[in-house]
Amino acid sequence: MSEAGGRGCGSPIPQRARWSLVAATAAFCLVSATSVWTAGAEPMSREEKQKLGNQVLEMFDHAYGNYMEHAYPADELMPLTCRGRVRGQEPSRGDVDDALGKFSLTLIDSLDTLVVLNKTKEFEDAVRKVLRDVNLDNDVVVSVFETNIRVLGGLLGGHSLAIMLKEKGEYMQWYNDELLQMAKQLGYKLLPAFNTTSGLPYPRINLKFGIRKPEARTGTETDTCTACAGTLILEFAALSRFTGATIFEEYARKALDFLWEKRQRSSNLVGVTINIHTGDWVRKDSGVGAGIDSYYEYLLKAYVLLGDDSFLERFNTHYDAIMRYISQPPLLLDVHIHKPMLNARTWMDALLAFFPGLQVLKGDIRPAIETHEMLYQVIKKHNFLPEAFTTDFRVHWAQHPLRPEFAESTYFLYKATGDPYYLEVGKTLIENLNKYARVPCGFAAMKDVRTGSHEDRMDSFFLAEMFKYLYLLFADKEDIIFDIEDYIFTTEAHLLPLWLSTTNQSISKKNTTSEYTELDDSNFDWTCPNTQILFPNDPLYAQSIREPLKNVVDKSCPRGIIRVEESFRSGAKPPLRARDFMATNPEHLEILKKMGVSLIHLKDGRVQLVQHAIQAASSIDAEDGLRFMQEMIELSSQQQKEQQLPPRAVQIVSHPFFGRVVLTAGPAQFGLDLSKHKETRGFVASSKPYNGCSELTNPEAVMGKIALIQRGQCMFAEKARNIQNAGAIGGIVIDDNEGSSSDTAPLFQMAGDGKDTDDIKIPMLFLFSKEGSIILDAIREYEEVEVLLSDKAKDRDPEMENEEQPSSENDSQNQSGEQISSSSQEVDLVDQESSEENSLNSHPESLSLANMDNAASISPSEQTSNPTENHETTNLNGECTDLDNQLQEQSETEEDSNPNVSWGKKVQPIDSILADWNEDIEAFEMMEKDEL
Ligand code: DMJ
Repeated sequence: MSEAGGRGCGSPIPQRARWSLVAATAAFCLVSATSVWTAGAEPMSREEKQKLGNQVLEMFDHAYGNYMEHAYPADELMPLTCRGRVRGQEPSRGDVDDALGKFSLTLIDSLDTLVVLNKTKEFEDAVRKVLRDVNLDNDVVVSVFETNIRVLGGLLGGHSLAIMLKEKGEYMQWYNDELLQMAKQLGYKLLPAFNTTSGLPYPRINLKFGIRKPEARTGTETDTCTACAGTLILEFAALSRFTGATIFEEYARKALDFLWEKRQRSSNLVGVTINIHTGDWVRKDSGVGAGIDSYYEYLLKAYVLLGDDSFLERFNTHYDAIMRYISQPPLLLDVHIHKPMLNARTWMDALLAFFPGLQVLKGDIRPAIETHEMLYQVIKKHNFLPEAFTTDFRVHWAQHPLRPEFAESTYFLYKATGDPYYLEVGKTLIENLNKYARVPCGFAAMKDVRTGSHEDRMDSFFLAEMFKYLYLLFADKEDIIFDIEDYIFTTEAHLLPLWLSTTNQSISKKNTTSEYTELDDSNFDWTCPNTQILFPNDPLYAQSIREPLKNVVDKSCPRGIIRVEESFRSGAKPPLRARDFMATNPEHLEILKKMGVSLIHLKDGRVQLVQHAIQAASSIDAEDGLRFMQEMIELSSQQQKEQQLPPRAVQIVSHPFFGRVVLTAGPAQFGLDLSKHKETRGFVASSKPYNGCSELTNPEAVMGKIALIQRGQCMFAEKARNIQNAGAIGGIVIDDNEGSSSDTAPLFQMAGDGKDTDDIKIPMLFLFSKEGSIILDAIREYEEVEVLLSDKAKDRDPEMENEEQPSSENDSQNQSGEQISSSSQEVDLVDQESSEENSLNSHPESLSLANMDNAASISPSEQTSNPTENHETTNLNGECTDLDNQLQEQSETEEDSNPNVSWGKKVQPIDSILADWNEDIEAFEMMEKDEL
């Protein structure tokens, strides 16, 4: 492709204005291939595409209609209880509530979706409502990042399409930039957040009082995430360019400049969190998912929207580093910023699913196809992308809040390749949403993709993004009332017009980005990739890349740690991996000693590890010791997770639920094991006495039914025996703590009473009060309520609708007098001894099912290997290759592994390594604790 306008991705028509050139960047990368496709997956007929498009419209109506009817003006809909989520009126969910500013979030986030979906009349009504009802001056502390991408972005997207419609002459004739005025008001409210020496914004701000004032209740934070500080430029620059007020773009640029300056200079990577005052990296792990994702996205898109080469230069530098260290096709795995050959995790988070879409915009199609295919297989396995999953594709965090990132990448890949395969992918997404997430009052997030249970939550991004991308996937040009190629998508899928690149352009130049003289960019490709070249006369190109990955998930073998091993192929002996370690192997014990790790056998058979850095044979050994200890934490946390009983599901199957509402339930360590037996189905009846602590006085009412019992006053097992004696076929214990919910508290297993519980034959499940009251409310309203107790929700198909008329010794005593099973981890790996040690600790806790804490533990067995980790890696054919053998062969030819040999690495002084370690250990511990 010829270059025009200097280095930028160019239009071949040099006389076109700069904005046209940048517009061409996006458009070219995204649309060229659609017309060249001639073969591959079966093409989808126009009728079927239209049918699917209509289905998306109907689904949107269901989500939006229920929000407007039952939740508006609240920020979000709670689709299980069918009411609005008002902050302060519901139990706090922590950080996730920081998106809620009492500003009708879902309505604002949905504005431009209405226009994309051709609902112009509804858009006009929605804009009137925003102008009439929304107050941006609430005394509430909100996330600067979320408010920017969802509310400022929503207002600007709404404004962009309002002026487009007005110009067309039919709708919005009354519109006089009111949304823009609101956006400007909000922009000024966010500005005090930037009052730091670094220019990085505080993560939170009080909409009414700003920062730091006593009444603001914020401004004491020291850290923010990289994406939080680096995802402002599109909205802020658009606001500046629409209004002429330069300050917004200047502030956003300054924050980006600071992040760029702070990148780790040898790896060119950035960490996940940064101190906003000192600029020190707080978490030094680096990936393309949670905490960093949209920083990269905004660098590339800022170039597209603003035409400033420096953004592309930065993006390319980071991209090069990502592809060098993080990309391990088809995986994307976090690494340490200053030890980028070391993986920081053995799992991936769902947010990284946006990355293939960004790679399309960049023009790097092959890895985009590979990663997308891997993600699709994970989805096929679990119906949705779990919030996090391991390198061998097991669930790590089981929630799925209806995130749109995978749909986004699917859309962009379809635009780039024209391959109808991606339409089929979209069809599966639609089917799964309807089958598993649709509830009578909207769409509910998945609490646990394994059980199919729901959470009372429908995030605004579901309307802002999911429906937009799905609709656009199936739409032809004529199905949309404007040209989508004239706009760029923000990270929340809000639309900003590309003509902004030439509007008020000079304002950005006076206070802009530093000069770039330091980079050697001779290797950068300054031209846009041409899909005609990417798919050279081969319409089967995308398919040929996917084919070898067909079974990558099913035939998976653990990957991700191999990078370190690969780095040693050059001649050095590979270090000992935690998963290979055997406490009975003298060679391993010798290696441990060299690494400064001592091993203590506890009386009860468990093993304790302590690392004394100064006892390591060399700095390199000490470094290996650190990595070994980190791996051991992660491995033991994984083992612990695997030992837990997974949660169960209570599905309401009678009218009008028909199986659509699935509640997440805690299992019992006694009674019928639902994972081994068929589910139990029956009508529910409350037991008398309700606590079930004595012989029931209403056996006729519970006979053949599932008894509801309140938690408290006696053991869970005693309740089970009493209802079983009364003839109940199952039991549901409902928490007596009013307001408790699985949204805010970790689930637990109901333990026995310390005696033999073999006599209990019926299944018993536990529900928190909020989930329990959904059943109690249903009884009040419909009298007859039938439920299904199972380990995984049954598909809600029409058939179900037709079935309307049916068919341990560490246990601790809770306040209610029952036993909650607690994990037996008094001491797991090591004790905290001194600051010179890397010590891995765990804390006793009740056995939590939904808890994401990293409670490190190690099995008492001598062999620590994870049974699923079999020392193999997966090649691109989905076959397993024995890496150990390769390494073995290689090490046989190696020279003697003298402990003092530095293996070609620079030897660091011990103090600096110690300092490094402490930071790494802290970062590692924090990493597991942080939620997305
Ligand atoms: C959205 O709010 C945005 O896409 C953001 O960048 C991160 N992800 C959520 C949805 O998952």
